[in-house]
Amino acid sequence: MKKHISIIGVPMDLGQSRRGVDMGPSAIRYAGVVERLEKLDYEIHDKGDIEIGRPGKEEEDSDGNLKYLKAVSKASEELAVAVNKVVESGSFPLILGGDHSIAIGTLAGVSKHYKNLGVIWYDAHGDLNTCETSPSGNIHGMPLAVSIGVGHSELTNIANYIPKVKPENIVIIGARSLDEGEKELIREKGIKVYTMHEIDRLGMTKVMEESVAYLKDKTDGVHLSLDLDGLDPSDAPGVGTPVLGGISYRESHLAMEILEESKLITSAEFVEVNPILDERNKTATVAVALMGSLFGEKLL
Ligand code: 5AB
Ligand code: MN
Ligand code: MN
Ligand code: MN
Repeated sequence: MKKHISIIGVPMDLGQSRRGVDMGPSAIRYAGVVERLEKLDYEIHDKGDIEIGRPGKEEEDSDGNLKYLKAVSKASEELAVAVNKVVESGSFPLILGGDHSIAIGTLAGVSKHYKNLGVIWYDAHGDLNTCETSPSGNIHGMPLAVSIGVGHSELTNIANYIPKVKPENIVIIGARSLDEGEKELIREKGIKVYTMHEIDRLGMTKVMEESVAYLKDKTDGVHLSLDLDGLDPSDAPGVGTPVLGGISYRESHLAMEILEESKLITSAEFVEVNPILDERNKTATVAVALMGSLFGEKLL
């Protein structure tokens, strides 16, 4: 029987300050995501985009150090409902961003279907800030904290349950830019992190094999949240917060292939693709190529 993938686009750019990432879902569709995955013998259901409200002014929709709190929480609730429906239908949810604040809604929709959801957070950043620790007030720097139940209650309580994920079920891969408050939270909660140092030192094969072994027995599903800025900016230039010294295109393919072999991944999102900052849609093209590997594409 053919397996099913349901695509949901989230044209969200209010979680950060660089306009254009709301066009990420269009750029990824333009790069051929549907055609690419159909070749792999999946039945693809493109569910279209979630509607994002357009508040007039940031100042009118922020709460202290949380920019566009209402618009982000409203979109998160809607995304959670849509993702929940996809999981209930037995289809694999594949979410296209949009900035990384959308992970709040994705995880809210996915996690209630699992007793112990694992999360692989592929990112240059930890996304573990709160309104107290965030240097920017941008919610795309907070979704992982929100998902473990740390942060503003309007965000942690999306879909009416807290937390979505246990800290010991998380693996962060590719970190190279962490704020002080994020480092403290990582230590306090004992979150597993493979920084670029470990990737350089151990190699991607070992990092992924260890990550799979770490999650395999204690989780009953694993969500992949892939921020394109986890990759090096030379391979993925179309992102709002690039950080030098990232994961290569090849290493990222290898990572996706090892995840595919593990059969652990039960939902995924690809975020932070900003076609305005991109070079000829390169970053969306990279995202689609990585999805190919994640879903089993082979050369021979
Ligand atoms: B992304 C920073 N830590 O909180 C902050 O791209 C950057 O979703 C956050 O990983 C980057 O503003 C968020 C400085
Ligand atoms: Mn179907
Ligand atoms: Mn990032
Ligand atoms: Mn991120």
